Amino acid sequence: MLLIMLDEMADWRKTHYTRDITPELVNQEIVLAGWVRNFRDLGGLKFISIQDKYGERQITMKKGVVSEEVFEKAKVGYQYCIMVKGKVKAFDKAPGGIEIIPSEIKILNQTPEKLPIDMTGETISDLDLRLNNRALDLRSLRNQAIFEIRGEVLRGIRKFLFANDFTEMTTPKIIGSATEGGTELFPIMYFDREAFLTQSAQLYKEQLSGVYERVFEISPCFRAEKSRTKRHLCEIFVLDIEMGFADMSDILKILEELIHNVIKDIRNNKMDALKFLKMEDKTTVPEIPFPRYTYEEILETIEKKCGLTIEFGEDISTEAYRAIGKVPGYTGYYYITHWPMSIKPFYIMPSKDPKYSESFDLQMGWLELTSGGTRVHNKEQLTAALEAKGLNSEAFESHLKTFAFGMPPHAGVGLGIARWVTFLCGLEDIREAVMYPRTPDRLTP
Ligand code: AMO
Repeated sequence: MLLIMLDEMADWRKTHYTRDITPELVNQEIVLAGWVRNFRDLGGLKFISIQDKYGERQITMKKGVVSEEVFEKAKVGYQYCIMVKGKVKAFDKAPGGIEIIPSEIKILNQTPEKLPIDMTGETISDLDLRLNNRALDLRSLRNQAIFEIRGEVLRGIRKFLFANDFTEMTTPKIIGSATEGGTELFPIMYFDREAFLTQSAQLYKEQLSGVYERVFEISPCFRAEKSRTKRHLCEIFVLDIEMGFADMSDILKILEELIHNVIKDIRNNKMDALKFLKMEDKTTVPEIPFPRYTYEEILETIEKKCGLTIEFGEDISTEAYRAIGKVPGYTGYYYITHWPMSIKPFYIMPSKDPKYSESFDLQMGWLELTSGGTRVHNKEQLTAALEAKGLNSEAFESHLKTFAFGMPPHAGVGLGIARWVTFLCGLEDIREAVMYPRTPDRLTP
């Protein structure tokens, strides 16, 4: 790397983001700050494409038009951190119909001659290599689009839920005992005792449905599963919803309305990002209500249309989901309700015929997006259900106690944010939908 004298930012400040440079600003002096996405040197003419968090603009330097000093200074490398002072000029051949003619350039920081990953957008480097250099990788225009959509998903969810009387809760992530009753827990030391990272906000959201009636949280949960697939992570970000005085039918309704409204917001506010990802014709607002099929109906369809047999009481395999995800009627959003009670957690309410349960999954084609259902709200029934699942009810004492204080009938759902973003952005791998993913093999960066 050729070492150069770096400039001080001093009293220069960005006056605009790249996206705010509109034709109304023609002839005005502006200051942009960001990184060099690309550059070209054609002898008497040099171009730099400067990018910031919202996009990019072309800086044009023609010998004789800009000062000799600026022309010389425009020797940059990929992702150099720069600031540019200059005038806005309309030019149809420039991207966005605008270019900047610089009067001064500051180089604030350099990069090595060869970057570990392609940052021009011409090729997409290997995902692991990108994740190893994630802060750099996240700057790419493609990642900007993915995380603009993710941001809109989170904003849209909050907007919808606040408008529907939900209270945002914050529940502990360090817990004393399992919440899902499974074994996929990360143990930690809590001073001189063992504690765990939470698997889900399940128990707390149930308790709080007996306080605030309608609650939600968007927060991390930790799953110690050694699943090396394109849809599993060890640290997940989950939208948890719980409603008091409600059952599964109310959740099915509010959830489909939420999905419908959030996708509307994405299309209204983030169409550029959808277009960048070539998803504008695929991520469309789904019609509601979503189709509802029972677990048994799904098994029948899988058998009839896909030739695969699943016995009652078995989970539906990925192979079967992939096969049914191609059958018309099952390619978009649809619910699978009334799963066998034997494969559902203790807190789920059995149906009138206790072979079944008041539970559901929301599918997007082959991918499971949520699970939820009506909960048991009677303390004795819940204690018996815990024990029937082989769990020690004493470990759940502080949770069970709250059920003696007038717990209302309640129901809820958990939605994996990264799975949804993977689908909305048309990504191949869930790790692309998370800034710093955690998997069995990845703990850094
Ligand atoms: P569940 O365990 O099904 O349900 O989790 C809810 C949703 O979270 C997502 N998810 C995952 N995403 C990526 N990697 C993983 N390892 C992973 N595990 C789960 C999925 C899933 O549908 N307490 C219940 C919810 C409820 O009943 O309200 C629960 O946690 O999208």
